[in-house]
Amino acid sequence: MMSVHKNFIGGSWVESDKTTENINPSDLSDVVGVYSRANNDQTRQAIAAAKEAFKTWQHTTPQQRFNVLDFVGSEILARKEELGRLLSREEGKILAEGITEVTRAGQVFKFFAGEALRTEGDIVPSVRPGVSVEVTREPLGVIGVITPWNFPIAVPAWKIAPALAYGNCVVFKPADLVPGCASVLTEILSRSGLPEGVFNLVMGSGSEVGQSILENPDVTAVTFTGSVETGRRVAEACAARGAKFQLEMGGKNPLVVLDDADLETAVECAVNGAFFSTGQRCTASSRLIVTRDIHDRFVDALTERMKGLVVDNALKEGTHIGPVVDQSQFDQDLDYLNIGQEEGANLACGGERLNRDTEGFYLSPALFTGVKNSMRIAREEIFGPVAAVIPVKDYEEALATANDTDYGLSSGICTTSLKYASHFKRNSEAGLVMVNLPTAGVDYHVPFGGRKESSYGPREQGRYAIEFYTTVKTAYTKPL
Ligand code: UN1
Repeated sequence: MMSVHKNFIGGSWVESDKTTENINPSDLSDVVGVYSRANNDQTRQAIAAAKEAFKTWQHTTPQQRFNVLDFVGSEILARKEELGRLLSREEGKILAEGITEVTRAGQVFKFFAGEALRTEGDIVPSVRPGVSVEVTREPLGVIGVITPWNFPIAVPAWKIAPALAYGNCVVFKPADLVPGCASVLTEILSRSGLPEGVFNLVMGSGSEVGQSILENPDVTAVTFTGSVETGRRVAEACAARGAKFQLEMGGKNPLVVLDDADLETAVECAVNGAFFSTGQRCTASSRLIVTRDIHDRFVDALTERMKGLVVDNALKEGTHIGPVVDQSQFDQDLDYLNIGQEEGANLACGGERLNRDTEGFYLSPALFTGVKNSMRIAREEIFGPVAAVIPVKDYEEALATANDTDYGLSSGICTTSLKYASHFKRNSEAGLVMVNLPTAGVDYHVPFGGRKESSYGPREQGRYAIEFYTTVKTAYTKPL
């Protein structure tokens, strides 16, 4: 019998009636652990504990909050190999990517430890005589943190760290598929010196735990990363009761390759952006928009490079691409491979189910060519190792095609022309723009977020995170 990992509510580890098995997508016979599933009642208790804790936590000194976050960051960094392995085992990204993600999470905690010390305000002369005006920032209260499975530690880190840094309390609901990283992160937080109730973990379903967070009037704000469909539900529930919310959702990110691009750079950007992390990133390059003269050379070099990519167990040395995360995501990828062919696109490479030593959801990276931007495979987020080459005439058509999408998270261009690079940076309708770099893979200290249906609300990360996690107070004083 495996021991059951519990939820963390009001400073205590709490069991539930129901449990879930965390299965390794690289090896379906490997159970990573057994995890308690919180219910409605427990979610309510977690929110009540957070509300109570906020009374004192909001008045702690920046030094106290620095100490907590710095402790957490240091421990994550010191354990990056072990936690990276756990991450790769439960999510399926390769070990090197798992360790990189854990490192990023540690750095995010360190960054926000420093930010706790740097919270500032303004003193402004009043327009009235004898009056002074202070503009300060205050925490919001209880923050509901709802996170996706594809970044099981980095996304929780970049929501939890700023929430705590600015004096909020947290109720954290991780994605169902990845309770392992959430559990370890909670265990570290539980030893960090946080008073009870400041941070709570409630693992469980979106329909029960998630919904209860959204509807509870004591949850002041919700930060969410996940699908557009769920994001809409978050928006509706929060708007209905006037709660603040922030959404990071899908992408259909373009990578433009111009005739004057460095071919090797373009191929590496495409391979990394489209297929690494099994294409399961909202920043993935799923549309490769390629101008006429470089088109054939680019497709040939890319397919050649793709044939050398090893798809296998995420923990095995030499693997470039791990498995798809689960059966339903795998089915979705296969559906889109059929849809693309039915729409008349040419499946130039990959898209086959692969058998490996261990049973898992292995899919060879797939490339469609001859894709029109109006096809479903160019408009809908697939969230798998599938990319579409869209041929265009010139830069102007490439830019128009890149912007012709409902999404606007990340975009990239490969070119050696300063003129086109500069024009693209200014005119791309995306929150992130990359020049000669993959659309995915971002720094931890600068803002992250998109436009259109990709995002809603203030940016995450870096100094911009303060906009969501605090509210501004303007205080007028007339000394008598
Ligand atoms: C990255 O590309 O480095 O869910 C980060 C996602 C994003 C994070 C991407 N929220 O894919």
